[in-house]
Amino acid sequence: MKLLVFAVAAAWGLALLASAAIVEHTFHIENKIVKRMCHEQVIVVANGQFPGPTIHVTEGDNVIIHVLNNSPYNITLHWHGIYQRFTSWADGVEYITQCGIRNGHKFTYKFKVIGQEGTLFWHAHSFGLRATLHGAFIIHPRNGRYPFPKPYHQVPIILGDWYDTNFLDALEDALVVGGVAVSNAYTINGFPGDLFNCSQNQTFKMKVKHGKTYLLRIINAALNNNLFFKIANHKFTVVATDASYTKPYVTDIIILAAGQTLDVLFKADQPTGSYYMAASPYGVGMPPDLFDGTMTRGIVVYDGHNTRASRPIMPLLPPFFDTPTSFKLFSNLTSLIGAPHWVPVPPNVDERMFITVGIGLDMCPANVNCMGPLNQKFSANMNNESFVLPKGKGKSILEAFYYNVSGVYTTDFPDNPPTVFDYTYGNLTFNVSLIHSPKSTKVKKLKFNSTVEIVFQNTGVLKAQSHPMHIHGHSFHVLAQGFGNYNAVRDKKKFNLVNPQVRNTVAVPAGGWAVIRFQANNPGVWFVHCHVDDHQVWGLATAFVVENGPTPETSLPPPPADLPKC
Ligand SMILES: *[C@@H]1O[C@H](CO)[C@@H](O)[C@H](O)[C@H]1NC(C)=O
Ligand SMILES: *[C@@H]1O[C@H](CO)[C@@H](O)[C@H](O)[C@H]1NC(C)=O
Ligand SMILES: *[C@@H]1O[C@H](CO)[C@@H](O)[C@H](O)[C@H]1NC(C)=O
Ligand SMILES: *[C@@H]1O[C@H](CO)[C@@H](O)[C@H](O)[C@H]1NC(C)=O
Ligand SMILES: *[C@@H]1O[C@H](CO)[C@@H](O)[C@H](O)[C@H]1NC(C)=O
Ligand SMILES: *[C@@H]1O[C@H](CO)[C@@H](O)[C@H](O)[C@H]1NC(C)=O
Ligand SMILES: *[C@@H]1O[C@H](CO)[C@@H](O)[C@H](O)[C@H]1NC(C)=O
Ligand SMILES: *[C@@H]1O[C@H](CO)[C@@H](O)[C@H](O)[C@H]1NC(C)=O
Ligand SMILES: *[C@@H]1O[C@H](CO)[C@@H](O)[C@H](O)[C@H]1NC(C)=O
Ligand SMILES: [Cu+2]
Repeated sequence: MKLLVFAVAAAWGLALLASAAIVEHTFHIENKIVKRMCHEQVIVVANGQFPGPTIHVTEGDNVIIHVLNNSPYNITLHWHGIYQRFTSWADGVEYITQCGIRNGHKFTYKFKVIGQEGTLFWHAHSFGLRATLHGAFIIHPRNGRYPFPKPYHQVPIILGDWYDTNFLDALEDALVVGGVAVSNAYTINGFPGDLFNCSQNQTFKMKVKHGKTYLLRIINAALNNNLFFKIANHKFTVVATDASYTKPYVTDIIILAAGQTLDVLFKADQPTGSYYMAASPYGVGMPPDLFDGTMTRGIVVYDGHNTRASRPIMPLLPPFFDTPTSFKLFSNLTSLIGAPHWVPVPPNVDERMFITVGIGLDMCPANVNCMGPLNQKFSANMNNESFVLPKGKGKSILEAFYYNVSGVYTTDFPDNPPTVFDYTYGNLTFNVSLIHSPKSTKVKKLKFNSTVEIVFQNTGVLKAQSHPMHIHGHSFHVLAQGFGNYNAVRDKKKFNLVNPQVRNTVAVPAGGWAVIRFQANNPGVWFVHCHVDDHQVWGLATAFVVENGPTPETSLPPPPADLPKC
């Protein structure tokens, strides 16, 4: 099986001949000492690599990943953006679809990749482990054809972050005081780049041939920030968002919210030389000391360029809170009508939800100095419910759903916020009647195949921030985005029902809203959450429980025999 995997990874030409193949990998998860910026850290890695191995599949393939956990932590792996049709058991979210794989144990994830192509990624979905446990997941077209000219080469660009401390310990400490563990650098393919001490030799370099076009498969795997990305003097053509083709969109700068991917064409059409690629954060942090404001960079070097001759040319990136630039880039993209796997917007809505998303506070335990404003802990909520994972209940939500076990979750997640207020007003003038939300494990039940429309309304109860909302097991159409409080009469006119962009993660604008629509065609339990890790951990989450359809073919099969127990 290994041989087939390598053959597929090495030569796409051969893969065309095969129909649905099996792509099989074994991931050994273990602690490893890795050095960056003069600091040695013990981090958790897959197969000794940071970032982890890239998975290449062809649309239609069956995927089998054996995960052997030799790290000291309980681990789950999630295949971010993969539909997981009828394989909710393989979605890999701790306490939502399975219990963690314990030290010394293993679990095999099995699923089929169908109806989507482009760039996704895999990452741990247990505690903060995705900081170092992540890698690219690339789905190649089955017929070998793209809806754009075939690129000369394809290059994954994984944006991540690096901590000079033991991040998992720091996160544990931060949670006690209700705060954050701030990274020391962002990374490009695992390297902070030459703005940092001792990092000259730890800078990602991409060699290009003049006149050739490259497909950059860009992934924002950073834990807590949206990132701008630019290459000096060059333009990009965006061709896909979250593994869904877009109408080609030309721009000299792109942005990816945490959890998003972009496929962009990049033509080496400038004078032979060297050019920096750089990424810097946008719009998630609260006061400046609570986020990483650094810049990471790599270098594009043209063939034949003498790197001693000149310094690389540096691009100019927007400031941290450049909301107009980010909004333009997030909202300008449209889907490519008629492209492979394109689906029209479902016209009739069965379920409407209006969900406020935002940050609030929680009381600080006695004798603790908490990190949030008013000496309180940060908290986060959806419709004023701050989600708590069902730890210590012995079962994941999916198992409880499947076996009709009560006491793990309740199905009363509200369709609307309990209080109507001026959602986007705030800006650090706290209204104490609005900042506290109860902790709960409330989920929303959805009928099989129902069409769901959701307005995500950001709140400014503490401060306006961008929240990248991610739904597991489904992609959705982004019908409209805007600022202020959503107004159904005024804002319906802005809906794009013709060619809206399709995403699995939408960056709800800071001080604004986004409307999405999708068909709940996949029975199982699907986590719904902000992809900013801090916000998710503070409670910005819920889950959709999609009921079985009328037939065995439209029902969730039983769990795999090796599903980890807790
Ligand atoms: C780099 O090292 C110098 C000297 O040790 C120190 O003063 C400086 O703050 C360091 N810079 C960064 C970005 O860590
Ligand atoms: C980088 O690599 C060069 C050549 O291998 C070496 O001479 C230099 O000391 C290295 N610099 C650092 C900071 O590791
Ligand atoms: C793109 O952004 C510009 C500037 O914000 C706006 O005028 C234009 O209507 C947008 N186009 C689309 C297709 O959203
Ligand atoms: C769970 O309850 C439903 C409806 O009451 C029933 O159809 C199903 O067979 C039950 N499942 C199990 C595993 O007991
Ligand atoms: C706080 O919010 C509540 C609910 O919207 C509102 O009734 C009250 O007037 C607000 N208080 C202040 C001081 O703004
Ligand atoms: C929030 O307050 C800061 C500091 O007073 C100010 O600079 C900023 O413009 C305010 N933002 C909004 C949206 O009112
Ligand atoms: C959230 O719920 C709490 C407890 O029920 C309530 O006191 C508070 O006013 C609610 N906040 C909002 C914004 O609805
Ligand atoms: C789900 O709904 C779509 C139309 O919205 C329909 O074409 C499809 O057949 C339905 N699927 C099932 C399994 O009922
Ligand atoms: C791992 O999970 C088991 C079972 O849920 C639990 O007893 C144990 O405390 C967890 N270990 C760690 C390190 O969290
Ligand atoms: Cu968030």
